[in-house]
Amino acid sequence: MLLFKDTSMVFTFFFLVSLFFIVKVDATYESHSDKSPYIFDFTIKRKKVLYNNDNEKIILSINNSNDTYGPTIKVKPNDEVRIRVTNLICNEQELAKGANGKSKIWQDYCQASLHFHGLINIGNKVDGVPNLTQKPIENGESYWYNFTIPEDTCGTFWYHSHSSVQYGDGVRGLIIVNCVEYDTLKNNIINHLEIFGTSTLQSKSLLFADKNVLSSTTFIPKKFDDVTKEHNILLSDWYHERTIDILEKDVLVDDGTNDPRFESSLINGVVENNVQMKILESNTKYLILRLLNSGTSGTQVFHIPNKKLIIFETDGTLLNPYVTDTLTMAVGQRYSVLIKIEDEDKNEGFPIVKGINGCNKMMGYVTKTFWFTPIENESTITQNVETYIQENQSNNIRISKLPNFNNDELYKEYDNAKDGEIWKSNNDHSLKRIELFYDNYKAENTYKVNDKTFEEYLESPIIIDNSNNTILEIILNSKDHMRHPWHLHGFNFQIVSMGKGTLYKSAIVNHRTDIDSVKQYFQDLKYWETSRKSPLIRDSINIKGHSFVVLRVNLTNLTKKQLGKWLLHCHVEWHVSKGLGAVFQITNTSTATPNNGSNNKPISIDTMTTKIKVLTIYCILICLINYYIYIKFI
Ligand SMILES: [Cu+2]
Repeated sequence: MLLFKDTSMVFTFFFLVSLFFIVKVDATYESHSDKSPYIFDFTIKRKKVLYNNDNEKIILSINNSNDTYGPTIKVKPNDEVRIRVTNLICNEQELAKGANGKSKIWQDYCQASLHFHGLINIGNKVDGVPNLTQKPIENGESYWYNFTIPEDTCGTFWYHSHSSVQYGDGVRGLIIVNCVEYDTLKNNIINHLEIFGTSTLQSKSLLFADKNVLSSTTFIPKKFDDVTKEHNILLSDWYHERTIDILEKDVLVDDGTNDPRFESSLINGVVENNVQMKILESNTKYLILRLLNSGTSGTQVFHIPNKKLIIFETDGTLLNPYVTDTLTMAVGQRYSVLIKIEDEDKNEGFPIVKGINGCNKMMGYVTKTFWFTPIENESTITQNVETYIQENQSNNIRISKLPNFNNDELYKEYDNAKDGEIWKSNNDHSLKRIELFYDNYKAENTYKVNDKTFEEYLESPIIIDNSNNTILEIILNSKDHMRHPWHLHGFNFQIVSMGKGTLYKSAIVNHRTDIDSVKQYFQDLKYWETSRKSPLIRDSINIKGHSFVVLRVNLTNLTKKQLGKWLLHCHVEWHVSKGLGAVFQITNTSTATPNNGSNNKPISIDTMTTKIKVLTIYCILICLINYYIYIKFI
């Protein structure tokens, strides 16, 4: 059978086939259902954007985006992910500033990296910490982050640069790991509200007394899909100047002891007030919101007037749904929240819902109003919405006066959806305690943890030999007066205890319950033993000034991917620049040596271009051979 009418068609066919292979190398896929890897191609480049109508700012844009966020990555457990990051951050003048060791600030800023915040068990070499788990990605170079989403991963995560203070200017985005358990929990909440309504919801209480209900699927979940909308809300502080300029001018200078003040806040990348999220339809009954505090410094507050927020996931941990009015989020934290849209939210047949956002700025808050509005763009509806917003704007919002406002970590109120218990050891040998003390050394303009800066820990980490299959207990003491948001890489932790004052390891060992902090610690341990709850598992936490927190990390049955050097650091970019962080090196002398990332070397663009050229020549040769075979033998 003749498939091609003439030889030129044969050539064209094979040439197109070869082109397909060339194109696939660089293609970016956001979602698919087959087993092939998810490939993302991120080019980070400086870009001038306008905000507040005509103000200019240079941001770091991923793939030419007009705001400081890259695309949302949506994956499932067991998916393979490949992300290529290409660094085109600095122009020649900026590169010259950092060249030959002239300015370390600019040298660091012109390099690139990508960290996957909260994704654990994906491997140390893809943790994205320059000069610790990988070589920095230099200007003009590309680097592949290849990993598999672990089986038990579920919920909301994010990616961000770990180089200098870059992610404040861009290089950040959301990662959603979809999974059956999340959907089951969500649908069970909706089912509960369908039966009992919202009038019975009690603030500061758990929705279900019995956790078994979380796994029940006695109804048809899909019937609510049409009336449920899901939306992501990315919150951040906002500086009119670039973070690198602030770092150079105001932070890493002799008199730079105070934090720079941010001017405003961002809701989904927008600086202006009264942001509209056009997502509602006339029949929308439920709103699922994934919230992320992706800021560089400020704690975020989220509130919907006259509505209950039903919180059912945080930091990739599913929760027995917790009912509240106002949610507070430390930098780095994520939350999934469900709210119900009622008939009284409707205006001219379409729902409009108002939201309040506060971003903590020194003693006060930058406050914003935002709106969930109809997706319809008919001019009459748009006009109605505009009028409604003008008539219902909020003035003089006092964030601290919002109902059930609380900026403490709710470490006992939240409850893991899954049954569990406190991670503990059968004997003292396998419970390893580490005490850390951090403070601001104003005379030196540095922060230190146990008298060492973050830079010093890069050279000499805290070694944890895990040949005993340890439960690690980190006692983190703030000697500073400020609140700091801490994040642990590579592992999540249980929040075992928190309180005022200082907690010493020796005082625990000696059972000094006459000291308040020790008394609090043992009271909390007793609470976990006697209550039906287990400590909340998460990866980011706000720690108040002059207080302590006890975090347990489960180092039993480690895989090779968990060995290596991992950061524990404050997520305020200005503070980590001044030294507020430490490095743990998890080793296991009885198994493999840690991976220092040296086998994941950056690939230069030239190398990649050469590969594509070779592939092109190969494909053309194949075409020619086929063409020759065709005219000679067929
Ligand atoms: Cu801090």
